[in-house]
Amino acid sequence: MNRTARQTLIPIPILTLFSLTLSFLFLISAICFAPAPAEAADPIRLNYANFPPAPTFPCVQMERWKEEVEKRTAGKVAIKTFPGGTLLGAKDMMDGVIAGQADIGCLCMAYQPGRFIITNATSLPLDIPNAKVGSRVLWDLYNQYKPESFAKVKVLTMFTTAPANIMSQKPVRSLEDIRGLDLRASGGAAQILKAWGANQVGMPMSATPEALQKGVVQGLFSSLEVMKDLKFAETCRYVTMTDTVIYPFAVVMNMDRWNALPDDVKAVIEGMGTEQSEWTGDYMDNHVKDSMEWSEKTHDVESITLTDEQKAQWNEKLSPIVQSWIDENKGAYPAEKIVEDIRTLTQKYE
Ligand code: 3IO
Repeated sequence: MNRTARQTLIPIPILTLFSLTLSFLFLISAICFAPAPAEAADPIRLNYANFPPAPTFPCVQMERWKEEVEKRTAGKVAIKTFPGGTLLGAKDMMDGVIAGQADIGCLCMAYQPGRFIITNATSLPLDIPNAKVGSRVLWDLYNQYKPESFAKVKVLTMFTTAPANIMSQKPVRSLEDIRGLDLRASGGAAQILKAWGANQVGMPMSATPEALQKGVVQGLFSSLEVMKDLKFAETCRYVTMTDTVIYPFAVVMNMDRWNALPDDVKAVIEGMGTEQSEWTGDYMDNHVKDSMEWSEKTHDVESITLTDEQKAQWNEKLSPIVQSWIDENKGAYPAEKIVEDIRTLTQKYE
């Protein structure tokens, strides 16, 4: 046999093994040394806690904010929302965010009236006409005073409800009707119910559906979009139009999580503060109208308006509230100036 021919004749199985090993090594190195994929594949993940059920306005604005932030950061940030108190409850929101149990949280300041003195002054009876104006007044007031009570968090936005009205199972047509009636409210709105002689019961909105169902209260004092969103129209067939005070809200972020964000993401979020405040005010005002039309049509809800004479009588009961708030707080805060600033801002945006 020819010597050269014998040498070139390498058995087939050895060749196969050799090429398999080569391709295996190639594959391994491709996996190990491949460049890291673009950051979109590994976004910054943020948890956003909210206390009331998903259909309510604080959660609607939360979903809108999430979508906009994700879009404007081109997927660099992924936000997971937790409506219905599944991550933090109404009264745990501020401390939970400070402690990092949630990265972001939405809170109603009225649930801790003594904690947020300056911003809660927006729920004194100062005639804020709607949520759009209220939201702008509150957000400006916050930025003007930068209250100490928010020093441990990054404030992302603030907004308010529309003015509160009475939703009740029995008609309230006069001050006699409201006397001793068990009605639910919190914060500044609670002071007003007391002044009108109601038996005011304090609890967050998230506890109210059960309280109504169990008969703990016979109604509530808040903005009217909940007639539809929380189906209060099913049991509260009467609405007394008082258009009194708003409830103030804040969206806050854990300070360490905020500081760790890249600058471009911070810029997107900060650029949305005023816009989100206005968007939410607008949404609220429109949704109140929608909710009342729905309530009248589907549950035959009666809307009770007070005569001018009655209005004067009801307002008379509220007249000491602002001055006693000033007297109570002027030692620790520029109370008179705060009230004046709220009035001026309200006029500016009206
Ligand atoms: C509110 C709170 C959670 C969900 C819907 C809401 N509509 C008005 C409020 C204001 C408020 O916090 C309250 O307790 O009445």
